[in-house]
Amino acid sequence: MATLQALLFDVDGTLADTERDGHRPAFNMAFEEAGLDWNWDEVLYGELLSVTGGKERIRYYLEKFNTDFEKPEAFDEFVKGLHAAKTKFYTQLMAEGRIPLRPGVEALINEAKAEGMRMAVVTTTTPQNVTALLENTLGPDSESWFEVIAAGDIVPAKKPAPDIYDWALDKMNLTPADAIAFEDSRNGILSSLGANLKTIITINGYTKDDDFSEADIVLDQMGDASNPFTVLAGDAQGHTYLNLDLVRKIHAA
Ligand code: XBP
Ligand code: MG
Repeated sequence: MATLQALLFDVDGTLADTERDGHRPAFNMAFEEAGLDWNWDEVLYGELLSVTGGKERIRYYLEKFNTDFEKPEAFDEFVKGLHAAKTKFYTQLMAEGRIPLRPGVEALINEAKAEGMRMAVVTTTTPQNVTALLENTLGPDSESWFEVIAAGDIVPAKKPAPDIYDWALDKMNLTPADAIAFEDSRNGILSSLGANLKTIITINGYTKDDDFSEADIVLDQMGDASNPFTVLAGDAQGHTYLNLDLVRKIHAA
């Protein structure tokens, strides 16, 4: 097995619980601003999460849940406009510091940075959203800690397609055996597995019942010394929270 050279982090649901209290309200604010009576409640949003990408999710909503809506003629522009407004509201919510990183995320990233481990972000969300989350949680210059920000429409086929991971590995000049992915969802692990990456899963409320049978380990959270993880599948090799030592062991296993 190759030596671990890079950590590839998904964002939404993995670094922070952004979906329910970040993306969802931002979509609703954009709908309201546009004079639409659409409201995505927590349950509906869980169903809409089966499609990744905000623009794709709006289209899916209209195809499956709001079929009576009369689409305007310039439909593509309409969706793009709604989505741009959603990004504006989302980045505002992030600037207000509403969404913290999940337990253990900051410690693991700091440890990796201190050890010179290479890091990248590999996500379906819009690049501005990544910037807003990182700057408002890890600090103003933290985006520069990540060698590559693979995000949004960089590749046309979003997760569950492996393309975004393939793109990041290519940019970093790494093979899949050199890296490990951190994901939280079925679509995420399908993408990382499709790119032949070992994958560490931390579940969340929306993804706790997803199929993670191919994951290298499934945890409820990364955790820390005072807030241990629960191991849902796999072998934590005596560890009680996720640090770089355990990540290396999982990668080597
Ligand atoms: C998260 C997503 C995104 C966000 C919305 O993917 O599926 O679509 O919900 O982001 P990941 P945009 O977990 O891979 O980060 O509205 O900016 O597309
Ligand atoms: Mg995710």
